[in-house]
Amino acid sequence: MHQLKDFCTTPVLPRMLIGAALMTALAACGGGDGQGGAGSQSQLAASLQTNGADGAANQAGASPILAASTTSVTTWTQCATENATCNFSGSKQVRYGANGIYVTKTLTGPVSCSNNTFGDPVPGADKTCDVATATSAPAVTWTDCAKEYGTCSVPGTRQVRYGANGKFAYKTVTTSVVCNNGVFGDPAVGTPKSCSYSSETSSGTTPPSTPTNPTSPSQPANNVLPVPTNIANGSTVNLECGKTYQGTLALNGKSNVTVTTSGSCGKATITPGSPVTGWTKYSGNIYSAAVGFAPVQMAISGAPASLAHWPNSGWSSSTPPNSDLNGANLVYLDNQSVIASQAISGSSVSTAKPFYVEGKLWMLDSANEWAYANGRVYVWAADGQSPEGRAWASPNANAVNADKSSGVTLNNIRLFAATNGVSADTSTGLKVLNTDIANVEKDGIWASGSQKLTVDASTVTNARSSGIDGWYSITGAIVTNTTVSNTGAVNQSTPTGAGIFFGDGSGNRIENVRVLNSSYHGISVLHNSNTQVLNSVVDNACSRLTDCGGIYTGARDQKPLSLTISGNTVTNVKGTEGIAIYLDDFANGVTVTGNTMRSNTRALVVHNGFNNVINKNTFDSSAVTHLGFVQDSGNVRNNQVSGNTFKTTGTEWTYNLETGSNLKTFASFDGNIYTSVDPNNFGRTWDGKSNGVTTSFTAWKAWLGGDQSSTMNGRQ
Ligand SMILES: [Ca+2]
Repeated sequence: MHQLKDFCTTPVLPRMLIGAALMTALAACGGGDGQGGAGSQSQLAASLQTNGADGAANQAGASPILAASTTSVTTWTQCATENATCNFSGSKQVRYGANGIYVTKTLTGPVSCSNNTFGDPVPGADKTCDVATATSAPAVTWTDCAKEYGTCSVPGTRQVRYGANGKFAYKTVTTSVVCNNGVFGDPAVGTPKSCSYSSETSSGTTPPSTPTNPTSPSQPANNVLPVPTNIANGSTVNLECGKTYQGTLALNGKSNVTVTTSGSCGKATITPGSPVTGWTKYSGNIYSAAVGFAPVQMAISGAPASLAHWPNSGWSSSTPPNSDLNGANLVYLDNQSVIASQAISGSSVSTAKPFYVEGKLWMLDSANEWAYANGRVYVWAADGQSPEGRAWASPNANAVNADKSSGVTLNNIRLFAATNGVSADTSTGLKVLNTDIANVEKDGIWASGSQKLTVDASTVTNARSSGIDGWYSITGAIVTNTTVSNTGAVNQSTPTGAGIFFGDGSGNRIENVRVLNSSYHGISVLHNSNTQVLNSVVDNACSRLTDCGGIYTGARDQKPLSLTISGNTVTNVKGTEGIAIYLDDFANGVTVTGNTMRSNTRALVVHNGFNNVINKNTFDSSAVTHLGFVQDSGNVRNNQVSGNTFKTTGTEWTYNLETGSNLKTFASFDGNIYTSVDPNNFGRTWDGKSNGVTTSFTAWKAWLGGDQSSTMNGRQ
């Protein structure tokens, strides 16, 4: 256990990286982190800014974030065809376009309905102008509550905006908030700012809700439309509520495009998948239907089915019973950090590592499995009944391609049954707001190399790899009020991933999120400097890979992380080596404060780490150890453990210090509150020369020559 993880060879790293990005990523393993940690404070501040006055999303006079929080629905009335005059008086919103693609501007009538006025959002199409005539919900108003440096008090929970001249940063606030750059960042540099609160009670629900299992999109043919194409920069794509748009929405390389749902009958869905109909019985409970593409995933009634596999559960170490394996997929447990997979060529597989095989029709022999062969898809539904009217299959395609885009906003939509929900490689300023992403073969949001990603009030569920993935270098990301559930945990064990996987980067903030049921890490901020993980809930992480953390970080380059992990609750990390908060691989400069860790195998482990502060946390009912320090070669030093509460309800050790001759300088200990059913089984020290010494609380203090002001069961 506790071997150094090989960051460079983790198979998840190169799976989607190509060309220069891969070369750079591998170079980063040589010691340089490519982060430029200095200045990240300003990056964070900058990331709070809105699109700026010229951003398309601001044309309605509201910021994208504000728009996300309202339920206002604009009603559009056609006022002119292309090249005619749209007559109205005063200043109104007018949109110009066709087929759901519009440029929206606020203009004073009358207006020429033409490319000259609006640009051409849909080249080649006959376009119209629509004027905004009504909203079904009252407009949000803002009440001033404090000038800069003052304290803004709010009734209940509200959105508070901070800024000036149309540039605001937003926070969901309960009771009050201090109105300054330290809290909000600086959305309007050099300008006196103020705070105001929204007339609406906040959409930033606390905590975010747990999504229910997704349902299939509506299947009647008249509800399924092709995705809009040829989207112009600066345009707004208004999808009709309740409709399903089929294909991959191509926003790659685009700028300042907003995609949202019009109407109040439910979020529009984008999926590359299709309903599958015409099912006939094949054998037993297995039904079959023709399909015009090679599916990579199937859902029945919205729930993902498992690609047919052998054995039906767990890992195998013996030869499969059928040699029809060519083209099947071998999935194997490379080590307790990595599940890897590869295509099989030939008729045999290596049994050297625990494995299963998937993807051949002969493997379809139990409920909730599916397979594809010779142009037909085969399904044994969970209930054994026909899949007719509830089956959905998807090819290997993304729902939204926003690679290399800038200023794209996805607001109030649903992405279903895709390879990635959103692929946003090296994007800038992507906003994913009020959006639900379900059933993805890889990631909910792939944002590797991105800058200033915002995810708010959204959900990702049933991601086969990761929920939100900024694997190689993510900077300035803000993920708030969002729930990520069931990552890597759908049916059989699946490739290594995490709820939120920031593999490298700086200046990121993850706040008030819920990460539930992740097969590997809950939240990984490995090699993330100047990053914050705040007030979030991680439950049932590390369910399939045990060398793992509910919240995980490390610094193989040994550079200071300046990472804050504060106010989180991490529970039920149950794997044999499961760790609620894991400071791995030379983690240093990490502040772990105000967290609650309850019912985990281990609550907190520092592996080769130094200069970390661990204070005011609650360690409750761990199975093995509350707090462990593990050293391979003399690096553990100068950590501080103070003001924590340890509740020992079984045989767990409060501390486990291993190994070396410098155990007493691993950390300073003081001001802690211990309660235990057995103070004589307090902790363990192991210098590596004997089997280790289990100490009582009294013996611990004597050995350490410290921890003198701490109490055990109320007494010093
Ligand atoms: Ca099977």
